[in-house]
Amino acid sequence: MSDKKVSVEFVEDVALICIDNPPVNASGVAVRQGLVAALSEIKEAGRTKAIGLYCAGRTFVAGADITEFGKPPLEPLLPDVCNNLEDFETPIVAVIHGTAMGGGLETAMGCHARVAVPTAKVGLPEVLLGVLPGAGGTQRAPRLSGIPNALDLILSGRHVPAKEALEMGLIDRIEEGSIREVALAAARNVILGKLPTRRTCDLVTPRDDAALEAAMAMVQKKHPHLISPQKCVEAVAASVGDFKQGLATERAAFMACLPSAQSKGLIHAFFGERAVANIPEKKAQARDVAVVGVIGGGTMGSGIATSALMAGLSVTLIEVTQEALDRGVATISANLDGAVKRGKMSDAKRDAALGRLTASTDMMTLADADLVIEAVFEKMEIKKDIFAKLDGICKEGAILASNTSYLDINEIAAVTKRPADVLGLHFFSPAHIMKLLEVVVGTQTAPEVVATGFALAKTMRKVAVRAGVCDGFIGNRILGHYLKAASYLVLDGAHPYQVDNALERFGFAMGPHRVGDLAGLDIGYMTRKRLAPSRPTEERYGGAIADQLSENGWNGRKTGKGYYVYDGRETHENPDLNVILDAERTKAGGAPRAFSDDDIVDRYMTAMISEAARVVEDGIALRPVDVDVVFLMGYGFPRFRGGPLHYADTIGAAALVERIESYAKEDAHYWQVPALLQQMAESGRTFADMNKGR
Ligand code: 3H9
Repeated sequence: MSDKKVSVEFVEDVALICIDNPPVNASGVAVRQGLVAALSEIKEAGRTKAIGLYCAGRTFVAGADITEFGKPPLEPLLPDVCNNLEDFETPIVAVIHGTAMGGGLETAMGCHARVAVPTAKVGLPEVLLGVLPGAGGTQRAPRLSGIPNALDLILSGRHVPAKEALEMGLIDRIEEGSIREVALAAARNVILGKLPTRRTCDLVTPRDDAALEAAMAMVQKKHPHLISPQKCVEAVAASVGDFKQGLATERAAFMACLPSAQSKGLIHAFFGERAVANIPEKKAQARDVAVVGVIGGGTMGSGIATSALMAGLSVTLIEVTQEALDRGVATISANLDGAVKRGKMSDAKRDAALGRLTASTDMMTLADADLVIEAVFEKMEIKKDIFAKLDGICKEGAILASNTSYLDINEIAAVTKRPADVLGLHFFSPAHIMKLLEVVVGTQTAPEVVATGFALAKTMRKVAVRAGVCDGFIGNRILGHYLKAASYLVLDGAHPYQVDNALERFGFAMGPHRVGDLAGLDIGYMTRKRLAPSRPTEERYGGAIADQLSENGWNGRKTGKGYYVYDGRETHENPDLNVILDAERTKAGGAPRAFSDDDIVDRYMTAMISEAARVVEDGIALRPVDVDVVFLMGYGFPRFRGGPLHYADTIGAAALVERIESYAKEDAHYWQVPALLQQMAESGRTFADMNKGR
């Protein structure tokens, strides 16, 4: 078998170029060299009247090879390859299946016509990696489809189905058949004059200043932190006019974005979401799951049930009373209606999903479930009681999962005779929307049970991260720690709104006080009460202000008042907050002082990184990247910063240790240097080093 990534086949007066670079035909240097060589070979052969360019395997070219980013560029560069295709004297038709993304669609747009199979999708998702289409995409897409369509494609990065791509003018035709046959037929049609060809660069982009201005205003408002969306708009604007100059503008913009920390953060996030699937249990055989039992019809249980139904699974929902069960079913139904409204599913699919839902107050109904997820109140005794019952009811081989956010899975598993079949499946609220699933592995959980948790996440289109057992697992353990840093900042003089604003400027979607109001301040209040008996005497208590809000009945959004006041969709300052701040600060006895926004961000992030380092050190997370993905997918961490430990590497372990030591002068109990960070500061090892090869 040849190890060539690009091959040429001559069929009478047609030449077929086939790219074969699994898994996704990314256009790495071997593909680019192969394409140039293929054109030379065809030219030399001399008898070709039309060329079909297609790909082997599951997809057309999915883009430039992202693993080459940040390394010295290897010639030929992709923009030159696309220009070579466009300038080639024999007409070339690109034949698309799978997903033609980024450099893939750019390669196709460099050809003289485009045909796609009905299931194909195209897109220019470079902005999601902090760059922009850099192989002519910002110049050719507007020429083919107009400025508004090109802006939509380039700024959203969305996957456009073939039918819509045809309407947009990005492709010329949709044909069914096996990909090689479609390519051969398309090339023959070119020769017969039945499929017109032209060079995209010869087309003119129709002017649309209004669309450009609106797009620029939108990106400045929606993505104030990001560089690449603005560069995308500037490059598309340059497509009105000379093609070569436009390409030069695009190249300059691409080269400005590529080395940015933002692009590195976004690329880390892209690979991270895939890397977390690399678990010790990945070779274990997952068990079949068709029927999922969900115990508890509250917000969490209904969300989990909705997610399972949307994934095509059958669900048995259990509640204690008929009234609670009816409420759960109504919530699921409303969730599914919401999915229809958002275009996520059709009416018919919603009806079919509801048809797969069984609701019962009798736990015996779970006898045939393949996997049961308990999502009831966070009380160990209640959970133990449920698991003991499930153990008696569920069939052999059924998996018993708890959706607990922090409780000990081993203790829960111990009440059953099947601890190997027990694990934690920690969903995030709203469970039918949030993409993260922490798969919590107990000491006795069997490898195939872990593999089933990961397989279930995939079915539900979620990203699973493997976590060990400790209070709060990966996410909530770290959250619990850094929220204390936020509360100390406020107690010591920073205003909650200043803290929120500083962190929102850093890139968080919402600051911690806004998040608290949204989640309900009673949750934190109850957690603090639960943990009070085990709180070390040396620990400073930071919860007094939040306690006071809850004790006033101000539990955030749901009560109309918390740190902020809520009036319909509007949010205002709470005029009574300052009185509480003054009173609690006086009680705490310190002298309030000013903090700069940078100081706020530094302390908050250093606290987060410290506990994240301990989570890695304790083996609760397999690698630093697992922590990053949990925070990116579940805690609103700014994606362009790559996650807390990717961000930590940009500061450096030595600088972090220095910071902690200086904060420790005020509070030596809270600010302790994690052993791992200390070792890293001494050895120069980074969190990125710890991700490698694991
Ligand atoms: C670009 O094109 C820049 C140009 O404009 C300008 C250049 C000058 N490179 O996602 P999957 C790997 S920027 C390298 O699980 P799926 C991926 O890591 C690029 N590797 O499959 C995984 O590896 P592993 C613009 C890549 O079927 C394996 O392939 N393009 C690339 O669920 C399978 O991937 C994009 O941003 C790549 N470009 O989804 C598209 N793509 O098995 C990025 C994937 O070791 N790709 N890999 O974990 C995707 O969105 C999805 O992979 C795709 C397939 C939808 C294509």
